[in-house]
Amino acid sequence: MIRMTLAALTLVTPAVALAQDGLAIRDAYVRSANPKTAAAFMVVENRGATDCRLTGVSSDAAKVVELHTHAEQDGVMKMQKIEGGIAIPAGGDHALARGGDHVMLMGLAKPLADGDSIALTLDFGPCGTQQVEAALDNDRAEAAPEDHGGHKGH
Ligand SMILES: [Cu+2]
Repeated sequence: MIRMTLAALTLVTPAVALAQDGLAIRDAYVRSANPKTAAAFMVVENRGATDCRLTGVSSDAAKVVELHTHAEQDGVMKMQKIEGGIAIPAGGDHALARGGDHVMLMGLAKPLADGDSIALTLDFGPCGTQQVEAALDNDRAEAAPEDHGGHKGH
């Protein structure tokens, strides 16, 4: 009986370590159309059991770093600052993608050239911070179209 109890305790330990490491950033890259501004894109994944919120981003690469989104105004898509952050629900993910949410970098410390990468610190409030390196990739193709068929009807 004693041996079985010890085995059960050993099995419990790895699950605790996983729960502490719930957020993951993937597919991060930067586009820069001019020497002064750039935009960063990525997918934020929340594998944890707690809802998290991306509240802000900081970087030494630019004077001002803001979370932006695109919204339609009078039939025209315009960028605007996101107030209140971006929710990343437990078990879900959120894509910062062209034409949608993005990290806006204004007042670049220096113009970005091919191969340059910048360090970003993503602030998730109580969920902690995540560091990510995003390389300039102006030639990157649009992400594959969603496979839900939402734009085509049925
Ligand atoms: Cu923007």
